[in-house]
Amino acid sequence: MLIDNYKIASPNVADTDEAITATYNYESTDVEQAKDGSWVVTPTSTQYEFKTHKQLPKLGVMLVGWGGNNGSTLTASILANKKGITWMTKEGLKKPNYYGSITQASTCRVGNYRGEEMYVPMSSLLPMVDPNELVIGGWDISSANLAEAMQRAQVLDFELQRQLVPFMKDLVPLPGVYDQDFIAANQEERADNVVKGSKKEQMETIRQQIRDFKQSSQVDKVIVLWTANTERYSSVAEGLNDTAENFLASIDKNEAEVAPSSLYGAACVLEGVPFINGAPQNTLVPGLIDLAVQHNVLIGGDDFKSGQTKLKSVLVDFLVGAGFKPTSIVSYNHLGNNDGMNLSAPQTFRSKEISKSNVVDDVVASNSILYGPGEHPDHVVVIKYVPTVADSKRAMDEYISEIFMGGRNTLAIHNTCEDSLLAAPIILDLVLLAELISRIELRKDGQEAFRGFHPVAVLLSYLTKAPVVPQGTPVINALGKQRAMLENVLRACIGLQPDNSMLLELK
Ligand code: NAI
Ligand code: DG6
Repeated sequence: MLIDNYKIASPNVADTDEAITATYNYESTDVEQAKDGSWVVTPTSTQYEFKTHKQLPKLGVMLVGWGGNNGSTLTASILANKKGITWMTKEGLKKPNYYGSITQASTCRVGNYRGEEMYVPMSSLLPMVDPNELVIGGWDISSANLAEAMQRAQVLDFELQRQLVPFMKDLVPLPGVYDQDFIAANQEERADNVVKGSKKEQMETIRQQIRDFKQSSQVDKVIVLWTANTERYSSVAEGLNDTAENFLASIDKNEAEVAPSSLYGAACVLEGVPFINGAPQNTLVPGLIDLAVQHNVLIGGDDFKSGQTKLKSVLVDFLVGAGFKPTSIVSYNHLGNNDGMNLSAPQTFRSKEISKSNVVDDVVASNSILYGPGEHPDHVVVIKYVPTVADSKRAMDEYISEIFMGGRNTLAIHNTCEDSLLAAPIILDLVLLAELISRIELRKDGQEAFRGFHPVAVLLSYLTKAPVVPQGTPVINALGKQRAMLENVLRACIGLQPDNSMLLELK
């Protein structure tokens, strides 16, 4: 049963008008190696205090690639939800919703009431910005207004589009930073709305655009998210972008290897604005991460984890967790939207191939009963551009696993889905959670001052294919673990332990 009217009754939690403060015992384990080579695993308990500021900002979101399929679909969908626009289809009347968003459409178990499991909306665990209240803006290298962009995308039903046009025709993207060396040549025709100047001048223009947006829309906070074309990888080299200083110097020198996406990232960090990369390329080069750490500005990425990869990070976790040994994973997909066209170039495809290929690494590494040192399943990723299917991506996966006594288990999966209808709610979650994370402070037992989370936002991992993590932090791809991390941290902030599924009270 779903409850949305509840309060936490705990001596460890203080809930005032300003903040929720929770004292929380973090139960974990230390693993150490003894002199004789054996291992010692010791349960530990560390006290933390979490403080979540309750004041919700008027939140602005600036999308890089606003006029793309994802950007226009998200904007249209928020407007449809906000204005309660319904539309007729051959299947009947449709109503707007936020399905596919974990914050808006998923629940968390809080306990058991007389044998019945009780859940609350994830969005009610801590105060979160209402998606209908977001102010959206952004950039696109294509000058199409958002109504034209929505029509070009061919994602939403015609009847809905028709009603949304009046609300979207005056939304016009800011000119964006275009460098044809970083995206497919087939995008050139689209680029009629571009910022001129050297890299340094372009970065300064982006900074000014952010300030202007903040002022004109009267928002308290801005979050910037890259949902523009996938770029090729940029080179990472000592002296080029390995430290914040070298990275900024490279921008000053108009260094060709500074990608547009990294320029947006740098502009955001220097403006103190959180920046999230929703595409697979290495936008967050070491020097940009270093800059974000120095300025203590949230950054997150990479690459929205939507359909095929989300399923893969569940399925392989299940197979390996069940003691099966996946030996071959082959993932084909074809799509016909502009993203697919851009990915038809080898260098941009390569970025996507990398982020799609690494998602089983942690699961494989978790089980050396099944996999020997250096052993890995064959893993092949194929993407083809097929205009006819437009945004309705086809994904076909074959998983072959070795099972009991030399047997074989083959799973074949076919998934058809509008790509942008999966990605848009993920963008929403990234933005809402990034905003929430920036309102949470914590301190360990005995420490004097509260501090924020590390600026590299690991808590957003559930939503990305290739989570960027601070140095020394393990990369977790398994979807269940990623969700548990996020949910359990939110629970800790209101003094609740992780949901341990033990149900001892009923045993
Ligand atoms: P799209 O091609 O429809 O939209 C991208 C937009 O970015 C275009 O309107 C383009 O004009 C604009 N653009 C390109 N370079 C720009 C720049 N430097 N500055 C400003 N605007 C720029 O693509 P779509 O389908 O919206 O996807 C966006 C990104 O999200 C792609 O990189 C894609 O790989 C990534 N992604 C999409 C997923 C999905 O399920 N739809 C999932 C995972 C990642
Ligand atoms: C082709 O794979 C296009 C891509 O942009 C994907 O649609 C996107 O990365 C989503 O991939 P996945 O694996 O999360 O469904």
